[in-house]
Amino acid sequence: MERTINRELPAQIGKTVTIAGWVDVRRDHGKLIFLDVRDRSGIVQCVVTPRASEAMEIAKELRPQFTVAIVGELKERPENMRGAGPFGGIELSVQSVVILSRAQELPFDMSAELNLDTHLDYLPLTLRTARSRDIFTMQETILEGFRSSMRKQDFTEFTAPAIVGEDAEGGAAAFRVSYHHDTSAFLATSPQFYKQIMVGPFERAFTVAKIFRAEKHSTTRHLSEATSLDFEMGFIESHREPMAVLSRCVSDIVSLATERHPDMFERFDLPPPVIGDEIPTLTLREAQKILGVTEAPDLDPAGERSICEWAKKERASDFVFITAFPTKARAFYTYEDPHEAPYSRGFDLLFRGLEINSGSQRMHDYDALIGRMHERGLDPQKFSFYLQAFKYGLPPHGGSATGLERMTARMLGIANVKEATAFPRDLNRIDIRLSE
Ligand code: AMO
Repeated sequence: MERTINRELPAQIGKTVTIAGWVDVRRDHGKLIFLDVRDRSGIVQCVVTPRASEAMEIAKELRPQFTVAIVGELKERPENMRGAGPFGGIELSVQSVVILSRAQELPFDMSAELNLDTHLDYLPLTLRTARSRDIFTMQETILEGFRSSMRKQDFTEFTAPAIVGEDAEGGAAAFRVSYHHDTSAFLATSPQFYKQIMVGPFERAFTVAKIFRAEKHSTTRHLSEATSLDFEMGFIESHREPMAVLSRCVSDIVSLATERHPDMFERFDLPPPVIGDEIPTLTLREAQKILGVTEAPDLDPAGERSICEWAKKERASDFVFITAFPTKARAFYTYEDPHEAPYSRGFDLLFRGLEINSGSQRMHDYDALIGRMHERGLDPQKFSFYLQAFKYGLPPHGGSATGLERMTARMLGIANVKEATAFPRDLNRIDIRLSE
């Protein structure tokens, strides 16, 4: 019999159907066995009675994570016996069970709260928990919201390379890989050069890119491999235009997440993010004045948290922009207006205590860019490919990049970005712990 997906069951009351999925829980109640069976659309309760004697024999063998196909009659549950979840009003009265695959005894109870290391050690299993499924469903919504907002704002998607000849953000942080002809290449730390080049053909371009960072960070916000939501746009007057595009994009993502996942915010016990018509914007010095800290080239993590608390309290916003960082503290391609020196046209977007995005207006003049490279001790010869974009005319432009894992983590109040990454790579781990 053709398989019915759990989501379609409520319309099948009284009919005999086949479902398939994972045994989430088995509960033995006297002569009855209850099975919660999960498929891609949700969990439904099945009940095995002694009347189905063959099914009962098989049901006694079942443990969590066995995969099964079950034939049964769909019944409505009495009002006072309704279960939780969207399919709590129905139940499958089991006629037969086929085991599709067996699962060994689990190393822990899947419904228990796991510490992060245990979660990471057993990802092929722990990604199946309700919490993980929520996190990565939310991540998918963020990706979808990013792409649809970009398209709505007239941007064209392109794919950026992961293998690059030169590092865009400054050599120290890049992983080196051996390449053909006995040369070395790098894993891209950012699609920065490529998105700027794509302003040439498309004026407005965006990409969802893998970025690789070799810094030996061991924090709750750093990964060795992350996903970067990048865009770049031409014909701007200042960094304010990319900030406006980003604001609209973030607002679209928040709206989609709020509309689609109200139940998820409840399960994670925090409200959907608050984003007004305009995200509050402070210069770095204004932020430092509010915090009563001395001028430094950036906010530290504690400063990021405090200024977000300020924005929430004083401006009722979960987001805040910081602008006017010293040019020296920003990447070499960041534009500095002579009247605004020594401050740059860069910006950071903070969300619930964490920087999730960085962007700027870029240098677009060929000679000025070469001058800046010399100032920073960079050899323009090594960047000749990128420089062609400027040699052959690029308008004033700018853009930004959002870390997908950081945005996911802040959206659901997850403490460590590693939990907001299906397969995190960090100092000590590529799937398995490196020390082992
Ligand atoms: P930046 O280096 O600030 O800027 O990175 C942009 C955003 O990417 C995310 N991110 C990371 N997330 C997890 N682990 C990491 N190691 C990591 N590194 C970065 C953060 C960060 O805000 N080319 C510029 C962007 C631009 O100007 O358009 C850039 O890469 O969320």
